Amino acid sequence: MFKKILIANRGEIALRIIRTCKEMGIKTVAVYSTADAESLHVRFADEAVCIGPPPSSESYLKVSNIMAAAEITNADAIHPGYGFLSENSKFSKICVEHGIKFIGASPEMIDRMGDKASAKATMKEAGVPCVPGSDGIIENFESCEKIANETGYPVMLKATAGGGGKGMRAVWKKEELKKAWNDARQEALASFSNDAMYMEKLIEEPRHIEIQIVGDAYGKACHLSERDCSIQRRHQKLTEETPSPFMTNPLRKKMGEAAVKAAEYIQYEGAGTIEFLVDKHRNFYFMEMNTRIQVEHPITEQVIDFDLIQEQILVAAGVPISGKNYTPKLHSIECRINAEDPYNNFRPSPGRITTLHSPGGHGVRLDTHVYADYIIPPYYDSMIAKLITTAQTREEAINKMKRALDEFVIEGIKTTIPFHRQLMDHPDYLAGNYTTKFMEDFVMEDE
Ligand code: MV4
Repeated sequence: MFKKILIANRGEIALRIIRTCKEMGIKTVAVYSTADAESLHVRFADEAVCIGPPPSSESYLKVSNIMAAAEITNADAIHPGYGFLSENSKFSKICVEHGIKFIGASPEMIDRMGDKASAKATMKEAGVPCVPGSDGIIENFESCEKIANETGYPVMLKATAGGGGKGMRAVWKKEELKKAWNDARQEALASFSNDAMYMEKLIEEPRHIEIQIVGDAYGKACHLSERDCSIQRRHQKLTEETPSPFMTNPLRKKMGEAAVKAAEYIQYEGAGTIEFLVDKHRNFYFMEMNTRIQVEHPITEQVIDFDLIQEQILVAAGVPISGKNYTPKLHSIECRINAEDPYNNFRPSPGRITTLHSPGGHGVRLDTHVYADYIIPPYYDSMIAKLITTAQTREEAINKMKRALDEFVIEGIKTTIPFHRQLMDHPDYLAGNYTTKFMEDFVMEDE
């Protein structure tokens, strides 16, 4: 087993990883930018190394500084958390070259799944359902037109390097194709320096349902059921739940089997997520694979009583998985609390937290790094806490969430707490009747 793990991240996920390391008797090294010198991950780790000034590009993304921190502290593994370097194949490769175990995917796996067209081609080979469309990258506009006619409108143009919805265009008629093709390619070039595009049939009003998987070093994989992440705004998830209110037992079996087939086909090692689009007829299609631990992993942990970070560490150390698939026995919901003003277009609201009272009690989990007097720096992601409630039924989990949100007091900055309160009273949310379009129609009511 590893003796010392360096956590190449900050905020709640750095704390989350330190907690599991402590329980496993593994020493921890925190890295931090000068903006995070007062952060809890720095205080709770056994050692801490400053890796640069506030901008991520000069600290949490600075590979040379992180490797130097790992070398001077003698860390034998690096956990990248989510975001930052978690899906950076160059970083994964440099870890391999330095004999430091990267607790994440291999460089080859990151590259294969990071390119969306290559990920889709791989999944098609594995026998996982994919959205009909182009066979890989589209050569030129002429062939784009031809494929659109064969696929049938509406279609979706997607950048193979895509992420966060960039370089993606829905096209409803032939006359709109040229502009969409040019716009999407230009956006992709500007965002990713790669304008390669592929095409799919547009799935209207889909749900985003993802399956958590774990694979070991011996080619075996299992699934840990689904998370419904359909409630998103500008490709940022706001709340997630498991089980999905749209799930049925036969669909879970089919999606779970597809996800395990996908993971075993690519000999996936570690924790990963297979994202699917699910249409109104409950047809499901592979969308993307994430080769990291995700923000919303705690809801899965809650419903199956399983520590996913511990599992990542065990698998990275060569321990075989049990091989058992899981069905949720409870219901869990996560609300992402961001330092943003939901009454003003979710505008970022960094600054000092003057008053903090955290919710607690039965079935309430709060994953956060903030405390009273903590100053939220403007340089990083605006998520400051994840409030997670777990109960026997969806109704009870929602009821508990309402109660926990009411207890939660954060003063000094604006937060998304009022948004979540209103969501928990929304008739369509309460009915479990929502798709990825939900936030397009949502308007905040006055306080
Ligand atoms: C789609 C789609 C409809 N049809 N593909 C959004 C981000 C990128 N990862 C893929 N996305 C979509 N792909 C087809 N063929 C609709 C979306 C989509 C979406 C998906 C999941 C969650 C939120 C979304 C919001 C807008 C569009």
